[in-house]
Amino acid sequence: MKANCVFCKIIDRQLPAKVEFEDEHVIVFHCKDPSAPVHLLAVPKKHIPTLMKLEEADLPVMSHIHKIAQMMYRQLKLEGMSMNVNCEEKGGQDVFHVHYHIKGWT
Ligand code: DGP
Repeated sequence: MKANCVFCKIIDRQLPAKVEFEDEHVIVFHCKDPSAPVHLLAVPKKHIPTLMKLEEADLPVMSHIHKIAQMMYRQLKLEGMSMNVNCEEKGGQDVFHVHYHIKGWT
């Protein structure tokens, strides 16, 4: 938990979010500014600031998110999906807690 991190606050239930999935390592909730019919954010619970700060030990949680995306695809009856990670301000990153955007179309 990092003070002043909006995603840490969502994980800690200090801020509300529409949570779609959660386990020990990952939370998935709906983006507040959706840019697709379904726009989820898949966030490791460990505070990792950017993709560039990922360490070898963090890779399993990032690959786990791909399996969660498959689950979301099925549960939400999606017919198309994209996943991306923005990295650093010039790469479009606003929230410095690493996360996948999972966008879905039905
Ligand atoms: P990025 O630009 O890649 O760092 O994406 C940040 C995303 O986080 C952006 O799509 C908006 C979303 N977001 C920011 N603050 C909140 C929040 O408080 N709640 C929710 N649900 N989404 C948020």
